[in-house]
Amino acid sequence: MLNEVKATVLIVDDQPANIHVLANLLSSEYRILTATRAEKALILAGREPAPDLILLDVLMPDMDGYELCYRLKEDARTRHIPVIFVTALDHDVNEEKGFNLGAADYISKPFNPAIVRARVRNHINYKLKADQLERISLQDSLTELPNRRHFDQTLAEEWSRLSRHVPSCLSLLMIDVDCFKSYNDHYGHGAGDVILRRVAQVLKGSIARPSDFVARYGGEEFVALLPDTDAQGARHVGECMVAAVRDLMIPHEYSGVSSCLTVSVGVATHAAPAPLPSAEALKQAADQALYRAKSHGRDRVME
Ligand code: GH3
Ligand code: MG
Ligand code: MG
Ligand code: MG
Repeated sequence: MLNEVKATVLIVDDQPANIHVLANLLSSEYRILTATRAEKALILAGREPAPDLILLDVLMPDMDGYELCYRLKEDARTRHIPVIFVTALDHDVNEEKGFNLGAADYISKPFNPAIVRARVRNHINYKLKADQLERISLQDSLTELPNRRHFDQTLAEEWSRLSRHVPSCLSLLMIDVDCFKSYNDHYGHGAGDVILRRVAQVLKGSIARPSDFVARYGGEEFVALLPDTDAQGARHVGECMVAAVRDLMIPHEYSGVSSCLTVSVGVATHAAPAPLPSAEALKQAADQALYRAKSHGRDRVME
């Protein structure tokens, strides 16, 4: 196991006695959830924290295990959860069908308890490893904020959500540390890294809603995505960010000038259904606003 929190196994079978056997086998190592109906299993699988593995019976009334597996693999929220069929249907055709539906494994009854436990452990370890890799691939290692890849994914999701929920709006903030090259030149790259971490924390602390999203875009540039936020609200968040960084009072001497570290922010808002060709256009608009903030003297927000 990769961490101390117990992994969760969801056992789905229309026969409570079958659930009982598997639960007894696994409950010392895992947190167990159970469902005797496919509909309930779908609800449990879609809920956070999601199960790390699903043990799935095939023959069930209403919706059988194959149909349930299909539905789980179709849904982006549940498709990453490995499914192991546990069934009395032992014919190759049934097994092949299970694998073709995306199952991770197929166990025929009667089973050997020790082998079931070992297979479950292996699949859970693969799953936790995959989760860890996904987390790493979406996180910036210096600041621990979401990285640009994560931001691009989130922007694409929010953009497609916009077209489904009209009228609605989406704001994007581009945040750039002012004269940061001089900071590195004067204090050293290591000190610059420490500052980027502090700025990242302050920017994250400046957003209020759970749906707001701050990421490191690259270098000394950050980005914030604010769903359902109009231009006025976005400007307010930008002003809070500028003030919060200024309030850190980080000394920043350059070209013989004694000053404090500041950031500039460019804001762009898209209010659907007004036409805007793409999320890329929203990014460009925020970038142009940032450029204006820089040319008007930095340490400010511009739209
Ligand atoms: P401006 O106010 O116009 O944005 O000026 P600037 O100096 O901040 O802009 P410029 O793009 O010329 O320089 C950005 C600097 O950010 C250059 C680079 O050394 C620094 N930087 C980028 N990534 C990192 C990093 O990971 N760590 C550190 N310490 N510095 C970084
Ligand atoms: Mg059954
Ligand atoms: Mg820059
Ligand atoms: Mg800069």
